[in-house]
Amino acid sequence: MTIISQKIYLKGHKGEIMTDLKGQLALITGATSGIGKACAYQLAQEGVNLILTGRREQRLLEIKAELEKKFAINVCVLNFDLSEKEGTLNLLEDYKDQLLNLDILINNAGGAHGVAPFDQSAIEDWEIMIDINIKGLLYITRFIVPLMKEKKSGHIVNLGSVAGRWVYPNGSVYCATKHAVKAISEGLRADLLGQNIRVTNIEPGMVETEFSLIRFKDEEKAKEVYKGMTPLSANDIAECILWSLKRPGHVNIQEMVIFPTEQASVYQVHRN
Ligand code: 8X3
Repeated sequence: MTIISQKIYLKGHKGEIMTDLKGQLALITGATSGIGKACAYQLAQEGVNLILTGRREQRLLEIKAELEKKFAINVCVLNFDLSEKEGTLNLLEDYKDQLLNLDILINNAGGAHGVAPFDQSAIEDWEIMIDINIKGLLYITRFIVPLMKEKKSGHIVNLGSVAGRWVYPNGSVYCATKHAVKAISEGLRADLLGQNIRVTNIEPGMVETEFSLIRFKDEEKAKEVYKGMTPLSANDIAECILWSLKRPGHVNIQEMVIFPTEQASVYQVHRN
């Protein structure tokens, strides 16, 4: 007997099968590396035009050149520091005409700085995390939401973390910032109800990017984090984001928790 595998897609009640991303416009913050960069490549492959932001201008320009060469899309790069309120809001204002057409906002910029018990943590590290992970995300989202409301459509994807659900030792403030991202995502969904704007909070566990290098400020210690286990890759997370974006318009993936198979919780990692 021959078994023929067939994918059957059931139509949603509005008759939509999937959201076609081709020709849409997405803004990705922190697009110079890791999950942000992986999202840029995966969205480019779908034919999405991109606005990429980050602090490392050379990297942004290299990514733009490569993506425009490989794919039939336009890429605009904005080189700025999201934690500087005035600079960020002024720059966004300058690009308002383009941003009026924005379909997708991926709030990816952020990270962990330092790892230490609460009373031994550097206050400067706390400030960096609060400024980027929370305040930076708020500034840009505050600017974009009225524009999405105006055109009655949009999808905001926030990069949360399992640290936004479970708090672990030596990470209280990083965990607090990711709890804030979860709360902001929930608040946005409540306040945007009826506006046809989707809000998704993506919550990954261990992903091997520059994340641990920035957290530990030490290459050896950063490598130790993933020793003997297979962590998630930036592409794994970008695929989850892409999948959320492609759901039919009436489907909103509110939250997605993704762990490596060898991580059961923020406390349990299996190492060979
Ligand atoms: C990254 C995941 O577990 O290192 O946000 O905090 S974890």
